[in-house]
Amino acid sequence: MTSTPLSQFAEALPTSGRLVLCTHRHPDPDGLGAIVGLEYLLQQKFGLESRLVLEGRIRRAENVAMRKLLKIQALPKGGVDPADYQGILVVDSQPCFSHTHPPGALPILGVIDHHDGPKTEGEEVDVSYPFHWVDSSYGATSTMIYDLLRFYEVVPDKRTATALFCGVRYDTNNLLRGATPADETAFLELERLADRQIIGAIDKPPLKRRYFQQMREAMDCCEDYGRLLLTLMGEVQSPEAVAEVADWFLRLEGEQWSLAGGACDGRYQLSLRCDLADADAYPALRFIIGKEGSCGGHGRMAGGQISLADRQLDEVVHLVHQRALELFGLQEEEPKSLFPQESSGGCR
Ligand SMILES: [Mn+2]
Repeated sequence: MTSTPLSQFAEALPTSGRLVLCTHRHPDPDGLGAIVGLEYLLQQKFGLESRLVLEGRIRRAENVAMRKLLKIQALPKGGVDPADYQGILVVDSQPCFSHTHPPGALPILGVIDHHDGPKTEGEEVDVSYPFHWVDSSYGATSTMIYDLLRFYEVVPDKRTATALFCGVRYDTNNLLRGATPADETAFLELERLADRQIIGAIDKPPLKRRYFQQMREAMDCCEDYGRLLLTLMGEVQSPEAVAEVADWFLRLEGEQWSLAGGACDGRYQLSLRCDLADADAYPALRFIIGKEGSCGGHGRMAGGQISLADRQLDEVVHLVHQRALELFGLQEEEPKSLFPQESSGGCR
């Protein structure tokens, strides 16, 4: 499954001192799970303390609940004094991705990720990290961390198992999306060790009123092209809302692609999902975003962004709209609204 020997992980670590663990901006359950799992491994097997640095606010209700219930404490990004740490480990992302900014002035000792990215396209990237394990056959980075724990014969405690389980569960949609036998083993074993009360509470957290407002805007905005649901919104409340809309609309009966977009924090965020077997979302989103932005993904899901620093929002939405229709050969098609009584969707 992987050509990276897991024994290299130990060789990449310092013999003493502290490490910084980080993931992509606006961490999701897989990023959080992988960080918690790695923190536990470092402590139990190597006697190394680590601190987490999380970038970008966590706003999706499930992710907020996961962080709160598992008491995941993090340093603010500016709170890292390089003198106090030996290096950085990056999980569920790669330093070459535009949504990932490890704190500078410290060496990157390891990268553990399951996303395709520039490296797989043969582009020029620095891959000289002491431990570099990128394998897009995995459904979740939390599964990779589970395999690392197993390799070093560390059994996760209840909190760690719960965090890793959430990572595997959400990234593979309960083993239904891009899951491999490794993900299945991790899912079943971690579920046995995890705290089911906490898992239940993370799964159905209370939702704010503004969540429903956002979903209403998305429904009004959605253009139904049959095999493509195109929901290109204006300003949204959080980047996670874009992924949530893409996921939720994919549940519409029938098989389709779901592309959602929304502006937040100076970027136009995009999430692409598909429920057709064997669909490959990354090259599709790569085409749609083009040279204007960056993206990553695996299997039937991909995410990316285009900076709004030097482009107008309207211009970006138009560009994405045109390229999505071109990719799916839908330029001549008239979209329908999600609501049968209304003639067409769209909010542009
Ligand atoms: Mn992931």
